[in-house]
Amino acid sequence: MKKAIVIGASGQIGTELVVELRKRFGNDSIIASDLGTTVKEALKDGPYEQLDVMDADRLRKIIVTHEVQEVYLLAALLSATAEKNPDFAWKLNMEGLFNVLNLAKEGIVKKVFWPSSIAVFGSNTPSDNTPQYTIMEPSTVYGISKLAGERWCEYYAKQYQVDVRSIRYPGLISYTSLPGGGTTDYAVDIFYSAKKNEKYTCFLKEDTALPMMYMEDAIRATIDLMEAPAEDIKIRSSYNLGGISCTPTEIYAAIKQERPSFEIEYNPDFRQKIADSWPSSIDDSHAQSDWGWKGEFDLEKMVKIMLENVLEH
Ligand code: NAD
Ligand code: AKB
Repeated sequence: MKKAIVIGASGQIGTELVVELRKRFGNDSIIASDLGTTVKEALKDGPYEQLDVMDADRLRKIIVTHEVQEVYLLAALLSATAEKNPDFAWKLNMEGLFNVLNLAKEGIVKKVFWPSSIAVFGSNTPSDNTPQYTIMEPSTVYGISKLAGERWCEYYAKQYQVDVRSIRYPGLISYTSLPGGGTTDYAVDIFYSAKKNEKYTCFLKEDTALPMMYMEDAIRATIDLMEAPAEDIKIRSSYNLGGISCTPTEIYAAIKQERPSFEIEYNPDFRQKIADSWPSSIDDSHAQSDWGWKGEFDLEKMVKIMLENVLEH
């Protein structure tokens, strides 16, 4: 029986990842874990362990006790929150990764998923259709920690044969769990205002194009990558993943089709500078050819589902 743990399970991605993994592999196979002592409703169908991933001894104990083979490590500070607390962001984002990679190096853990981000790119990176291999000069502490993490993942794969797999997620859009302090969070927040018939004040400029993805695509990509045969995984740093490239105005226009009275205003804050340093669209041809990645959600489909479900969950 597969035994996997999702660390950071109460977050935007973790909540949906645990639910989908439990659907596929059985409730008892998937352990949810996070900082909190109380378990979120959505995670109550299976085992839960309270864990600070920086506590290496407790992490080891949980992994050994449950005979966990696979780790999905989602605990991190995201771009906007990390800029407010750079020292702690670096500590959490790197220490958590090392604690997990070292258990894999020892052979206790067999497979690791660790997400990177479009934040690994910087303003000298070609912004349109950003290639897999290109200039990477991130200017945020979050992006620096993700790029360093990617290099360490590849190092552990090459030097110690650790089976670590990774995706550079775009900004993720979902309705089950709120986003946790990123620059792309506006693309979720806007739906809450639309649904409540409130004017939305966007913290990015109207023409800021960023790569986005509907959560269902991201969860499918994550599990497909983890289930792919090891020999198909040619990239052990992290795979580019495209998705929906769009601006705040384009999301607004798509919402307005469904909600004609919806209004927006733009009041850019410190997150604009972060967004300006990130790509506007991503070339994910390596993910397509190596492990068969194909996205299913375009802007229109995503907007319809978000409007139907936001605030209902
Ligand atoms: P989130 O902030 O919503 O969730 C992170 C979870 O980790 C939270 O539940 C938090 O309580 C938990 N956590 C924080 N510190 C912890 C610790 N010390 N020990 C254990 N748990 C801890 O983040 P998310 O959006 O779900 O992102 C998950 C991962 O995916 C992160 O690595 C993030 O960088 C990456 N990512 C997310 C996006 C996105 O748009 N959501 C895009 C690119 C990459
Ligand atoms: C953020 O905005 O920080 C995240 C990401 C793209 O990594 N959503």
